[in-house]
Amino acid sequence: MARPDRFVPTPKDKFTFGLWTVGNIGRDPFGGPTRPALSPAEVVDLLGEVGGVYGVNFHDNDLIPIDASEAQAGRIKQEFQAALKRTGLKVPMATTNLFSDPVFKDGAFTSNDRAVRAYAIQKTMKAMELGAEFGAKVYVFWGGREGTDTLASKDPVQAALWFRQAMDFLCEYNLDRKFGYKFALEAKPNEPRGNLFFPVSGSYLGFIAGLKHPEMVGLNPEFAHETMAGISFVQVVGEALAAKKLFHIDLNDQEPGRFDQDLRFGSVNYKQAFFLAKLLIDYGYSGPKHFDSHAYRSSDRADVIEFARGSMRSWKILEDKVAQFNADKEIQSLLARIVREDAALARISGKFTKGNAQALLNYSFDRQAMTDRPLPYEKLDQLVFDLIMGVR
Ligand code: GCO
Ligand code: MN
Ligand code: MN
Repeated sequence: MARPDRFVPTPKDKFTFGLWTVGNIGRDPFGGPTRPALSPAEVVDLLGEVGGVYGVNFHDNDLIPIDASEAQAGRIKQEFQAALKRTGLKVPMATTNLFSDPVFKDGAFTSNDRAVRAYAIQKTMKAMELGAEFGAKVYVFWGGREGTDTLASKDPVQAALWFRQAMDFLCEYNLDRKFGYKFALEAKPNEPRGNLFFPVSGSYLGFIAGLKHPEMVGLNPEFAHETMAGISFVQVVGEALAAKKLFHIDLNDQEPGRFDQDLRFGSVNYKQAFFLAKLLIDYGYSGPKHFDSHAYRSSDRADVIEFARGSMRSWKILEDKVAQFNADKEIQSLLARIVREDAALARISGKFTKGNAQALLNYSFDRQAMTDRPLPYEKLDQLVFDLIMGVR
């Protein structure tokens, strides 16, 4: 009997896609669509065909076009709901499109125009209602147009304060309407604007601390965005976990120094992808794993399905590799030798008391002995390479 393929996903894996991801029509700044547009219900059916997907996420206007009438909106929602029922897909996350409409040409919450800022808040309030209708519990904020093309145009201090005002308003609204959302802020260094505010996840970690409801707000870090900024995504996610702020995650891939590519997860940076999987597994991340990516422009519908299946398959394979890493005696004994503890030093340097401070001041360190301790990282790193490449 053939063994079941252990890399086939199930909804328990909590893999999600956005309507805009598998629904991407292959348009770029240099050329028009290469794939036909799908209705929201058709995207859900496509994900049903992919198999093993947990959920589908949307921007307000992925579901309901910005100019739709009440009647149109009602019909779309009904069709979408029916598709969710047929496929068993959930809607764990929702978000607002605050970047496509020309009104947001100079930003939304950070537009120089009070009317645009107020409209952005209103649009988000309505979109929160829409997400809640479909059961979403995470609400993502990606400030697509929040930024500048010329530094002459905007006061960055003022912009940060405007952004904070909008967040505080929407946190209160969330409480008032009892939506129960957790907000997840998504940073990006540039694109579509030359400079985006809050360019990296760390900017948001600092920002959150100054909010009226910091407990409600966390991060939605994206693999490609931190990679565009030349930062290790694994370290960013580690810091989010340490701060208990990993509320959601956008998985994809990216070559540094390029435009925003939104490549299939695992297609470029195998090592970052491996250590990311290890981090999320080791620390028991249980939220959705959202693929914010799209198939190559050259792909047709059948290849879009392969793209979606491949995204999940790569994660499942990496899970397997992580289990192998964690069970590998040689790797684990190396790690055990590398990480050193010292009970006496842990006591006097772990927590400040006047006594501990004095004991630490009095302690005499052997710098040479500390320097001489071996750190066989070359050996460790090669073992990781062998393991990922499947020869171990
Ligand atoms: C991008 C962003 C978006 C957001 C999405 C949800 O670079 O275009 O990653 O895809 O994730 O708007 O907030
Ligand atoms: Mn992105
Ligand atoms: Mn994203």
